[in-house]
Amino acid sequence: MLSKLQLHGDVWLAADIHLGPNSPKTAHAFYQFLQQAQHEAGALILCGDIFHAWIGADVAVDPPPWLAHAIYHFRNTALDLPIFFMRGNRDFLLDSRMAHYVGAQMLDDQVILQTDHHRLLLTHGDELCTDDVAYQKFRHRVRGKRLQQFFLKLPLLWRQRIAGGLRKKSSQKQKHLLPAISDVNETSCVELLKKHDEHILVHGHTHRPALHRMQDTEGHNYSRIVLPDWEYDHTEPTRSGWLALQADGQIALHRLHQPTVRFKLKKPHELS
Ligand code: LP5
Ligand code: MN
Repeated sequence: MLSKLQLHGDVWLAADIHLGPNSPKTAHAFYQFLQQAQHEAGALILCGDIFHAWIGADVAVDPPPWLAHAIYHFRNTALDLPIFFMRGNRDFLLDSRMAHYVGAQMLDDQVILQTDHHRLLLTHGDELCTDDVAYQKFRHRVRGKRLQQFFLKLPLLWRQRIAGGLRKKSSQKQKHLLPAISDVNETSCVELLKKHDEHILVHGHTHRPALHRMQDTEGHNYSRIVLPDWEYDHTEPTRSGWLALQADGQIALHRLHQPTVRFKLKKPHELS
């Protein structure tokens, strides 16, 4: 059984911000977004890869300037707005204590979100990239508690080097990856939804924002909403955005440089 999160009012969701030392423009744009959310949203959920690479909460004891800024902005926003963190493939080492430290609450890796009008399954989405066999093996290993405990006891410099090495390996791999295997596998998405008797999936990770319709072999309909990533420092055009699950039942996918896409999704009993 997945844990359930019940929220009221407008719920905003964002993912893949990748905050870190080399993304000051992205961070600036994201902190402006936090301010907007503080005034306009009822709750904010960050669905993983909030950080470029999270290597342990002790970094926050004497934080480098980029992290000090992030902590300041999260805490300030959390004074008026409930904030929820989900782990991604870059920050799977985030824990509840760290989330509390910045005024947020830590969520499980997969959650059923119930709002005034919607019920949906929320995940970062990397576990659904099942065609990427090498990644799934890697994921299984680094999600092991013993390896994580071992890693977290290493000196900070070693952890930074290991994370840097993994990031390098990952970015070199992207160039050789067929676009198909770095996307989620839709059969895996539908299976996950069916397993939990859900019809709407929201995820990030792939950086391919869109609304997809999916069908199972019996012709039942499902929806998949992909959250945008945030990038203002390294590539053009700049990218960002978020999903608003509005209390009036509308859903809005906001994206930088793109018209906002507004839609409604049928309730499960109205689907064929
Ligand atoms: O992140 P992104 O989008 O570039 O690519 C991902 C997959 N890559 C990753 C790796 C992360 O980017 C690095 C995260 C660093 C976090 C902090 C370090 C904490 C270490 C803790 C150890 C307990 O997630 C990439 C996918 C891509 O998404 C698309 O879905 O393809 O997958 C990979 O690049 C993984 C390679 O395929 C396999 C790498 C094997 C490396 C072997 C090392 C063995 C484990 C060592 C543990 C210390
Ligand atoms: Mn990711």
